[in-house]
Amino acid sequence: MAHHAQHRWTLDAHEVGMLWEAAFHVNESHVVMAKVRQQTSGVKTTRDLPVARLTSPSSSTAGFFQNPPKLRNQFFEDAALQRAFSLFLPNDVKSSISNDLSTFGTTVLEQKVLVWTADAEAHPPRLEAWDIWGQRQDRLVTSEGWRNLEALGISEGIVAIAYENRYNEYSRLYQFLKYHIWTGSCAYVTCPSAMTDGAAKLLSRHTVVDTSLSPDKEVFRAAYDRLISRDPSKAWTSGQWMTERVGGSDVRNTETLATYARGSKSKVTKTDADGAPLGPWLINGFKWFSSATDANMAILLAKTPDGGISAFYAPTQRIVSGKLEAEDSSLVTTKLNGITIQRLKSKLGTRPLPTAELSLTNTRAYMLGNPGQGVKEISTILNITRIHNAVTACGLWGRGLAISRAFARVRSVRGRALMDLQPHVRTMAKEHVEYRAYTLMTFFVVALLGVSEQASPKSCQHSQKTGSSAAHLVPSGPAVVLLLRVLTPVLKALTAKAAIAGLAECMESLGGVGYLDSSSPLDIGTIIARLYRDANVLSIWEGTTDVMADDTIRVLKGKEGQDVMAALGQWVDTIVDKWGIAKSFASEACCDNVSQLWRRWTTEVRGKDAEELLVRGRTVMEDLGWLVSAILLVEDADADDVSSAVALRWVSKKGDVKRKGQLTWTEEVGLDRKIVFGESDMAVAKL
Ligand code: MFK
Repeated sequence: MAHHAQHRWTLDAHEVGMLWEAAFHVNESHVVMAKVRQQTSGVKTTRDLPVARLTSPSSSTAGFFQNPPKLRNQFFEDAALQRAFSLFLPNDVKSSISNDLSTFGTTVLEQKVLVWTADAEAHPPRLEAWDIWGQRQDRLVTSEGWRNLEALGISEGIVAIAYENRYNEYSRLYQFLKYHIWTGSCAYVTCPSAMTDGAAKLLSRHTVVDTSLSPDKEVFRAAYDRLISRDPSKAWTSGQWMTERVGGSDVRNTETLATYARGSKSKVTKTDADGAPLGPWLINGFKWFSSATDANMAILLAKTPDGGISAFYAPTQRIVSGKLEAEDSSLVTTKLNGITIQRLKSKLGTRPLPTAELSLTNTRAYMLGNPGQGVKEISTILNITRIHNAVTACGLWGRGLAISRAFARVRSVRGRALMDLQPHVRTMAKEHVEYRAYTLMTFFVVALLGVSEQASPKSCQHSQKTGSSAAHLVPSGPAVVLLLRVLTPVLKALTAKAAIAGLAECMESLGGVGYLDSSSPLDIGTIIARLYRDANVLSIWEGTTDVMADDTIRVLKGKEGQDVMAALGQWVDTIVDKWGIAKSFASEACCDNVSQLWRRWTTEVRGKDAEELLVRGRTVMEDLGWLVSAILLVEDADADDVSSAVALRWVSKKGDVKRKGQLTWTEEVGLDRKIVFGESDMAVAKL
């Protein structure tokens, strides 16, 4: 579309002197000229001065229209994602999965998918609580877009990839690289995916890992098979019902009660929608926040009569008439398993996602694990969903930055492309440095998760055979579990906060349009307000930032604290000691800063008691996060100029780095450009 700039010149008194007479005409360039006769200090002169450029006036159909930004395939364009892909995966896995990731990068931006995203956003779920005859029905109506996106996520293996375990310890990396690409388009169907993944992991502990036979195990196994299925007609999703009116962070005062009722003359038919017998526990209570209300099952917490909190598995539907094995399965009628939906929550973001208040009345359930161990059981889910949370944070933020970059390529300001405006690019570069630091940390924790889940050490030798460039970064043995335990809450907290702040910057980088909202399929891919709204839940659900800080300190000062500190120390020392020998430019420059902060941090953690550290929890957590991401960035610094610049800038956040020869400000400006747009856009910009 043509760009008709509007120019207007004014004549000031100094320029014109005493205006004697002016006559106007339009020259051949459509500029209105004033023939000015003027008298200055008694001297009369005649000059032609431009006054205005005559254009046809703008209207709703004429005048300037901004070319919309065009998103590129994020698998290729997102430099941070590319670095994570390159750093943590060995070549054979890279070549095996890159096709799927690049195809999925195209799929998530296809019109068909964006129509679903827009539909899910425009048509939030609604509750039809009663039928017209006054009977309670609790019909949850979700949009077609939401259902199609859920089915797409399932068939693409967003949960299944981890359990298929085709790439052994790299399966989790594959899963979450794909998940990252999915995040910006998926209308938060990843919330049920997160809980489904967590539930699958918990159930696998009770079936795959613990293979002792019991009738319960068969039920768990059947549910597990559905949770990890890629077939949308078979697959289940899971909810996680923990939060009550009395508390989301502190679950000790749970008011939901469980009573054992095996053999009681319950009137309900005794199978769930899958034909499995219903559990022997009756759950009664009220759950205040249940996301994924359309899930097929849930893991929930309830108190047993002895006052202990236990974890339970409950299917959400049960059969009330008909038999599954009957020829015509449409004659089977199901209803909710003792669940009524009081109301759907009205939320700032994540609007396509049904989040509800649930009343449980004799909901039939099975206990998972031992009585009184509910928090411990459900923490298996929490540790998975917290990693999902981090990948969602990076995914939403990554989409926001992609929109910001795309806009800077097409927008002109004062006659220059925004991508040539140095102050603008400096701000963007700062954001890209942060994003890269947190993206590498996220995929490092994902790599730890992948290694921790391999039953046999044999499968973990994969990296030694095929040579991942980060093989030395991801340890094996007991250290993996310890690092994973302490870094999961740190990662969850820091990525959520950074993504929220980062998306606010992305929004600002588009000016007024960044603040706009739309659920049109044509706009939905480039609406940052939606991403920003949705990101705000990330620092709240699955544990607030302070709860994560509290958890971090409890780990550091708890019964495994010494082991965790030793594992961290060994990890840092093994890597940083090598920096002295290798003397790459970045490692030489950054070595002192990282070592100093590490020494200060360990002295503080070891020297202060838990009570004092809890008060300083956020700082302790932030410093640990900075340290881990600094180490990863420096390790990656040799990849190219940009990686080296990113590492130096990140490390400089905590004090100047010693480097030979400072760069000039114009060299820094050149690096800003490369950090944001990479090398390929530099050539385009010069044209
Ligand atoms: C996506 C869209 C969503 C839409 C809207 C949603 C809005 C938000 C709604 C919400 O309410 S989200 C809030 C969800 N709540 C949480 O995520 C819980 C946050 N709180 C915590 O994580 C607390 O740390 C916790 C509840 C776990 C603390 O509980 P306790 O009762 O103080 O347990 P304690 O004594 O710390 O731990 C009990 C056992 O579990 C210990 O093991 P031992 O018995 O062997 O000593 C702990 O080590 C273990 N444990 C606790 N956390 C663990 C863990 N083990 C492994 N990993 C963990 N993370």
